[in-house]
Amino acid sequence: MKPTALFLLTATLALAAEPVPTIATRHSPIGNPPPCCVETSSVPAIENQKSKIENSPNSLYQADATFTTDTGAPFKLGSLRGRPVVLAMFFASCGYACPLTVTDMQALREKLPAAIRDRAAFVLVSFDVSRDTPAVLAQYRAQRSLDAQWTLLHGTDDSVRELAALLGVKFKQEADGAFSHSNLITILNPQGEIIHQRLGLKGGLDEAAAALLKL
Ligand SMILES: [Cu+2]
Repeated sequence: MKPTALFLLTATLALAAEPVPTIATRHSPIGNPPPCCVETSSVPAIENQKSKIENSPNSLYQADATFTTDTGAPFKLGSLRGRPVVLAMFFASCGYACPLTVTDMQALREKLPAAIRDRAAFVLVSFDVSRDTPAVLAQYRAQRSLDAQWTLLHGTDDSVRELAALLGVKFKQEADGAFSHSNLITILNPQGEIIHQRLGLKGGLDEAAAALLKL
């Protein structure tokens, strides 16, 4: 992605980050055009709409960074295209917040009807790029009993910072090596657009499930 495009995408997503209504609510790229614009709709506009759905300018999948899975395989976020995605950034040695986020992602999964649950992807991306090696992430997978529906990703400093900016996640490593960080569970539609975010550590799972049910 060109730096300008990335900046615009980052800025758009950052604007939508708090208090986190959905991007779709703000400028519905997929829904019906607002009444003001119906009369000016034309075939080129419809074509344009179609290409937006296939290659949305708000899609996280425009970011081209390569991550590494806990088995050591290269992984691009774009390979999640076509599936509903539940994604959070975390670090494996977190003693408080991240374990609760993972527990809530597991609880969210249980709330979903099988038809959605079975095609959804659950993704954890570590911002602890030095300590959370693929091997450490593999250990974390085992500790938390995360099955094949979960993808655990290690990234470079750049790829992690880019993703965090796109999601509106803030993180900072403290002197003791732990991170202070935002607590966000993000729901992506099959095009990779943010359609919902659960901010904080309590509640909001029904709303997140409802957002997934619309996909
Ligand atoms: Cu944490």
